[in-house]
Amino acid sequence: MKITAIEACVLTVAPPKPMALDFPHHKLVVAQIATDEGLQGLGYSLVFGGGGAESVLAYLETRLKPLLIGEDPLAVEKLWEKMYRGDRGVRRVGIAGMALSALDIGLWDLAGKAAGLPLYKLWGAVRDSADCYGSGGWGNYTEKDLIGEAERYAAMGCRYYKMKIHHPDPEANRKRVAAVKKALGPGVSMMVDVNQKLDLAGNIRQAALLEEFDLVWYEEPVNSDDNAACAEVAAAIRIPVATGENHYNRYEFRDLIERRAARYLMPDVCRANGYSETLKIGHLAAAHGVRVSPHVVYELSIQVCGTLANGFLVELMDWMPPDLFEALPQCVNGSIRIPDRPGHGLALAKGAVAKYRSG
Ligand code: SMN
Ligand code: MG
Repeated sequence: MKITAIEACVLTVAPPKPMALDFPHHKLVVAQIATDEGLQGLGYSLVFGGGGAESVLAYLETRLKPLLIGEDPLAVEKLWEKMYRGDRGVRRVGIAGMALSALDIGLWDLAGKAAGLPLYKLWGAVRDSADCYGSGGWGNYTEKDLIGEAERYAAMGCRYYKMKIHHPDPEANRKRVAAVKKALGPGVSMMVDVNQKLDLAGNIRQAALLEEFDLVWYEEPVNSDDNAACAEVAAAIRIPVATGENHYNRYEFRDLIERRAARYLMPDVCRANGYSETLKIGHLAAAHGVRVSPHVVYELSIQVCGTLANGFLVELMDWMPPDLFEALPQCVNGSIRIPDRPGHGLALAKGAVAKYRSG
C-alpha cells in the first residue's frame, strides 16, 4: 500500500456556553490520508482556543506531508522517525509536535483499518471501556455555571469532576471548590487545575487551603517548562500532582518521572507526537508505577486507556458541535465504551468540512 495524497485543512468550531466565556472558538488541524488501495486515514490535532492552528497546518503541509507521499502507511514507526528527524533545527514540540501528531494519528487509523481492528485491540487490549471525568470549570464561569456543569456531568454518571482554580485570591478558589463539592456530594471526587499560574510559594498556600476536599490531583502547578519547580511543588504539598498536557515527548516525560514531579501524567495525543509517542510515554510511566490520564480529546484517548494497564481516566469535555463527528463515543454511567470500528473509529460528519473549514 502507498500513500497517494494528504488533504489537510483547519476547521473552526464554536464551543457551547459557558465554555465560550473563556474560548470563543477552537480549531482542528485535520489531515485525511489517501492510499492507492482506497483505504483512508483520518488524523487531527485539536488546537484548543485556536492559537497557532494555521502554523500547524503550514508545518504539516510544507515539511511533513512531503515525507509521507509515496510511502507505505503501515510502516508507522519508520514514518514517525522520518517525520521526527526531518528538520534537525526544529524540535518536535509546540506547533511542530501538533503537526506530527495529526499525521501519526491518521497513520494509525489506516493501520487499524488495514488490520480490521480497533486500535486498542491492535495494540493489545486491557479494557473495552474507559472511565472518564467531567472537565471544565473555567475561570470566567460564575458559581452557578460551575455547579450547573458539574451536575450535568454527574447526571451522566461521572464520578470525577475537574475545575480550574484561576482566581488570584486562593481563598476565592477554595470557596468555589467548596461550593461545587457541596453540590456534588461525596459520590463525586474532584480535581483542580492551576494551568501554570502559580509559583512554588503560591502553590503551597493554595494547596494547603484545598486539603480538606480529598482531591484526586492538583494539576499543572507551575510553568510547564520548569520540571524542577513542579518537583518542588510535588514534594511540598499533600495533594498528588498531575501534569503533562504541555509536554511533548518521551524525554520530557522521563525528566518529570525521574524528578518525581507528578503522580499522574497527562500526555495529549494531539500534542505529544501522536499515538506512537503517547504509548511510549505510557509504558515508561508503567515502569515507574505512575498512572496516565490523557489530556482532552477523549474520543481519541479512549484507545490509549484501552491498551495501557496504568491508564486511568480520560477527560470528557464537551467542546464539539454535534455535527462535527459521526457517531461520537458517548459517556454512559461515567464510562465510554471504545468503538469496535477499525482504527480509532472516528469519522467527520458529512458536510462538516464544508461547514467548518476556515483555512
Ligand atoms: C486544558 C487546557 C488546554 C486545552 C484543554 C484543556 C486544561 C485541562 O488545562 O487540563 O482541562
Ligand atoms: Mg490542564
